[in-house]
Amino acid sequence: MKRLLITGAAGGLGSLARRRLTDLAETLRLSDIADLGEAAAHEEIRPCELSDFAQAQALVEGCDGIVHFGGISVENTWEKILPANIEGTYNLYEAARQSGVKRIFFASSNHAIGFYKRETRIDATDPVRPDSLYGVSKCFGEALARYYYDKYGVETAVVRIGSCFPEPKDHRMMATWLSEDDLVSLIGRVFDAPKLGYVTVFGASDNEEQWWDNRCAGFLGWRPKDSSEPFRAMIDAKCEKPESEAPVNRYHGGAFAIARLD
Ligand code: NAI
Ligand code: 15L
Repeated sequence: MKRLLITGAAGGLGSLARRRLTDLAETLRLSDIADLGEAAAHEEIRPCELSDFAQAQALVEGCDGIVHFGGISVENTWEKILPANIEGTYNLYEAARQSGVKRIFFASSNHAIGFYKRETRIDATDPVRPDSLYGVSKCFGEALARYYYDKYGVETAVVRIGSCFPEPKDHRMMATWLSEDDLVSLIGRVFDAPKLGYVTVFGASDNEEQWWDNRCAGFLGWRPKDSSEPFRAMIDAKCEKPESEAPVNRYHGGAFAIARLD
């Protein structure tokens, strides 16, 4: 690729992508509403408020692919979610269609399916069950991506990321953890695949406890290499294990599923 756009490039995963995706494209175009510092030789810095269509249009122009991380990344009020995640994602896709961008990695979330019970193993054919307004906004993004593929041929990998951090932080993340290396290898697969179409991928490492079945994305050939298991002793020592019947232990989405805005 000549130019890969990374939205949300000042955030946790965007900064990781900035450091690690240098082989994917000649130029990384980095965008956020937060400060991105100085551009390196292979970088372009483009501040952009994604809820503004004209800004999104200028941002996307000339890009071959997009890694879309930008937006609100946890539960919030509708007033915050609406511009950043709903309008922002629409603006990005419509701008991508207009500029002929071929392929998008859309950072969806496990919170799009967070209301499944933990004893239920699901795959990409199971219906969405969002656990929060944040999760609802990711379902919107998934539907939008489907529409832009079916109608206009803009390819998307919808990646329902579990918990991507340097290390798992609690017992739930022993199941949902996605290592940074596994995320990087997944992004590589998404942009290297000869044909992508529209595909849903669950972004979790090769953890011992598995809630999500990636059979529908098998054609990508992505095999996560890491596991949360080496962190188990650290998590057991550091975090109190919730009672197995505790509400926070009931759903894939954990605390997101039981937290209420009222
Ligand atoms: P983050 O909150 O660290 O980064 C998000 C970035 O988006 C921030 O730098 C923020 O300034 C930017 N942003 C927010 N509103 C914006 C707007 N209106 N216009 C332009 N930029 C805006 O989140 P993180 O952890 O890096 O996650 C990246 C993406 O991956 C998010 O979309 C998140 O929902 C998704 N995700 C992340 C997971 C994780 O474990 N880190 C798990 C599941 C999904
Ligand atoms: C997400 O969607 C969030 O962006 C991230 O901050 C974590 O909360 C993650 O889900 C999770 O479920 O652990």
